[in-house]
Amino acid sequence: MEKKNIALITGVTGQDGSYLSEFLLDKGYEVHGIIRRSSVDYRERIAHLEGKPDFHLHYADMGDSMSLVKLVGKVQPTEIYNLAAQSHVQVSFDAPEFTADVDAVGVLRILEAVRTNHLEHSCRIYQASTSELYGKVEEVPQNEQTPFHPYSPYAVAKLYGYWIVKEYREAYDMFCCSGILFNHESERRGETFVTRKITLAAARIAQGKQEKLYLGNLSSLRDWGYAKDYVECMWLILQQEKPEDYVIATGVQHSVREFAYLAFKTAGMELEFRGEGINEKGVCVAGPAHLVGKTLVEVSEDFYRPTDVVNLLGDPSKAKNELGWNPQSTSFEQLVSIMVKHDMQKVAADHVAGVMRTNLAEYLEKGITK
Ligand code: NAP
Ligand code: G4F
Repeated sequence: MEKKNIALITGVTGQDGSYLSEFLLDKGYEVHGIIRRSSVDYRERIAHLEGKPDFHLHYADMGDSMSLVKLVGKVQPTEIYNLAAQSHVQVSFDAPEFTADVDAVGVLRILEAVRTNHLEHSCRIYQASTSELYGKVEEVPQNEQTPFHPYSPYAVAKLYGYWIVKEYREAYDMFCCSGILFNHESERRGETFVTRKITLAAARIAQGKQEKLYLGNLSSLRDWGYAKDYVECMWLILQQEKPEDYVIATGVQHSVREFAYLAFKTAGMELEFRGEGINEKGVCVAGPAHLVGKTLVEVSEDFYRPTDVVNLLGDPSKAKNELGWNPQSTSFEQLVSIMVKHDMQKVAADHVAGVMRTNLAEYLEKGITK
């Protein structure tokens, strides 16, 4: 009988972890995910997977070597996808030590857990690396040969992760690889990353639930792809004959301003950007009458970073040629549309749920005071 593929995913509750779990379950894998103890027990992104026979969750933490060693020994994975991270760049300036512990030393802990359990020649490891390594970019577009210049505590921590994976590959002949992924977004993206912050705000403003959106650097350029397309690459990287690192990107670049323009347009409001720098504003020039003429987007220094990465554009040629992956299967326009449509429905549903809660509260209160 053919041996079952067993995947262990760190960061299973995150955006990528949830899509990767679905992808691997569809492929017939037994999927194990690491969760952390939290005061809230509801895991929104993977709630629909919990209870499936091949989907298992375990408590562990990237900061706790012992928990990782024990879990790797128990699960005996054939593939590990190390997606767990403090993944917010701005937060890494506020919590640099925690970021280094999880995003840098955490990678070492996973590699050592595999060696400690003598799985170094049977278990393949994917490391979630990032385009943030290019940071203060030294060339555009960026490929696998572009020099790194990390530009935040997050990127410095991830650079350690990248190098320690390469070191273990060379020193111990392990099949461990980094996917250097450029920004990828979705309707499951965390709400404080710029794309989701914009699509949620556009939906709320369109439905009268928010007045204005405050953003930081509108001119920052990103290569944005769809997360669902990117998890396939993580898997493809581990199915190759030789362990190698790959850039995963669309090869298309847009500014934060362009993302905001298209998101608001999709939600029914046309913006015109006027002014510069901190004084730039997005004014509604077409759309619902009560919004026309109003400033819907403003710049706030609160969202500026001490050092900001402003020109990311990936060259996905290697992934396209060697993995056979299509970098453009979801266009920028489709991505924005998917996210805005989802958030328009979410805001409307939250409103209905809110009204129902209010009505129920009123009913109960009347019942009690009667
Ligand atoms: P995400 O949504 O922020 O998810 C991060 C995951 O890491 C969550 O499941 C989180 O658990 C978990 N985690 C954080 N600290 C942990 C700890 N100490 N122990 C165990 N788990 C911990 O991130 P994502 O967007 O899915 O990204 C996945 C990975 O790819 C990350 O490593 C990120 O740095 C990297 N990456 C992302 C992008 C992108 O554009 N999305 C691009 C390049 C690289 P909780 O739910 O408990 O917080
Ligand atoms: O959406 P962001 O916070 O993503 P960022 O910093 O590019 O990081 C994401 O992608 C990386 C891959 O390159 C991952 F490694 C990382 O884990 C994460 O998933 O910010 C994008 C850009 C930045 O230049 C930021 O300065 O948007 C700019 N921005 C402008 N206003 C803003 C805002 N970013 C956020 N989060 N919030 C704003 O209001």
